[in-house]
This record gives sequence, C-alpha cells and structure tokens, in this order.
Amino acid sequence: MKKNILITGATSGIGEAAARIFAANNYNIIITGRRQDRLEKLAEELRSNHNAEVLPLCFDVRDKSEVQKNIASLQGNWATIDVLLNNAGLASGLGPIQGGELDDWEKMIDTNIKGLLYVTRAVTPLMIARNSGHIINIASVAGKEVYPNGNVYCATKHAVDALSRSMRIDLLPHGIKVTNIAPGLVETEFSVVRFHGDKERADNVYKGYQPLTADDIADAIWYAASRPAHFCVNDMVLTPLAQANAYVVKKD
Ligand code: NDP
Ligand code: 8X3
Repeated sequence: MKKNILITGATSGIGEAAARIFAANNYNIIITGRRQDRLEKLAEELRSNHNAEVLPLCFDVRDKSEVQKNIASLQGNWATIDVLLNNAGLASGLGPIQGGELDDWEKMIDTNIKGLLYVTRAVTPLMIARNSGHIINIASVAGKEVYPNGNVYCATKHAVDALSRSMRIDLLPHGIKVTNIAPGLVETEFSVVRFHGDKERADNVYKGYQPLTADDIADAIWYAASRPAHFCVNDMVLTPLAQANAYVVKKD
C-alpha cells in the first residue's frame, strides 16, 4: 500500500521539491498552499510524471478554521497521513528591531509558529489513532542562532526548533517520529518574499558562492523519511560549503 504525505507550502521552493521526490518514491501526495494555479499545475505534473495520486488543498495556514476544515475533509485513504511536512513559512523584512514593521512581524509569527501549530494540531490525532506517523518540521539555522536584523524571523524559527523537541517528547508514547530540519542559505523564492518582491535585492543574497538548492533539502527530507521504523532522525543542520553558521558566509 502506498504511503501518504501532506506537505504545507508545496507551491514553491523546498515544499515543491519535496513533493517531486516523494512522488518519485511512490508516495501519494497532499499538496497545500494559497496559490491554486500552482497547486493544479504541480498536481498535473506529479500525476503524469510519477503516476502519483495527488490531492491539492488550497488554504492559508494562518486561518485556523480553514486548516481544521481542510484536514477534516480528508476521506478514505487520504485520512491516513504517514508523513506531515510542516514547511510553509516565510521571512518578511530584514531590519533592526526598533524599525520593525508590525505587519511583517505578525505575518511571520502567524505563519511560521501559529500556522505550523494549527496544522500539527489537526493532523496529530489521525496519527495517534494509528500509533504511527512522522512529522518533519522545516526550521532554519535562524532557529539555532540569531543574526543581525533577523530578530523576529529568528524568534519564529527558534520556536519551531523548540516545538520539534517538545513534539518528540509528547508524541513518543504514540510511536510518532519528529524530525527538525535546519537549512542555511537555499535559493528559492524565500528572499523575494522577504524583500517584498525586490528581485534584484533577493538575487544578491545568493551571489558570490554556491547556495543550496530546494532539491538538496528535499533529498535530506527524503533521507529522514525513508529510515527504517526504529530509526528517528532528530535534527539536521544543512548549509552550503560557503556558510559556517547563521551569519558567517564566505563570498567571492
Ligand atoms: P518559498 O517562498 O519558495 O516557499 C514558501 C512556501 O510556503 C510557498 O509554497 C508558500 O505558498 C508557502 N506559504 C507561505 N505562507 C503561507 C501561508 N500563509 N499559508 C500557506 N502556505 C504558505 O520559500 P522556501 O521554500 O525557501 O521556504 C520553505 C520553508 O523553508 C520556510 O519555512 C522557510 O522559512 C524555510 N527555510 C528556508 C530557507 C531558505 O534559505 N530558502 C532556509 C531555512 C529555512 P503560497 O504562497 O502559495 O501560500
Ligand atoms: C532562512 C535562512 O539565513 O536567510 O531561514 O535566515 S536565513
């Protein structure tokens, strides 16, 4: 029987790359995000390239009733979620705390922390009922240490790191694995979103060294998900060779 994965934020970057690698490895995929057109395009691609069953669900993780409604709508085999990839997230802005935009802060807190919690709260009872499952949280090196002007984004990713450790304790009696993945610089739409659509500024983030790709992270996610039942990958920190920690990067 094929396994199912639910991926939040599958319309771009790491989530989209993860959808491809799981589909290629015989999983059925629930892909989610806010951009319906991208969900439909990806669903078509996964169905035709990998013969995967794909269920696109369009919702905003910040809307708790939408999250509950969409998870409650899962019927039949789709109600079995073997792997939950909590990936949806963003940075919005980069600047000192004293000049921070409250709207940016709320967007990051509501998406990266509260959204991840809403989805986890809705999915864990389904896993507990089967005494089986795997939750993979995409945190960041920004969840391991802070960097200049990263303040609120770093705080949200520290929260994800703490939640991964808490979930691993709480879900231990139920046979559910929890993996935290902490990437460094990965070239996706992340920086375009962080800089509110300023593509030139976003491109500069990845100049002068070779950043990681979404496929690199998807590969690590697949590694964690494909270990045997007795083996839980707790935490992975992944950076480009040029990156020593959250704020030391060697550029040409
Ligand atoms: P992208 O911007 O390429 O992808 C972000 C994904 O999150 C999109 O699919 C987007 O979908 C989804 N998303 C954002 N907000 C919401 C929301 N409110 N509701 C539902 N989905 C949402 O960035 P990445 O792939 O790089 O980011 C994925 C994760 O990886 C994030 O959690 C990010 O913090 C983390 N990360 C990224 C790093 C990097 O350098 N790129 C490094 C470390 C961690 P849509 O807009 O359609 O809703
Ligand atoms: C994304 C990586 O270094 O831009 O979490 O914060 S970084």
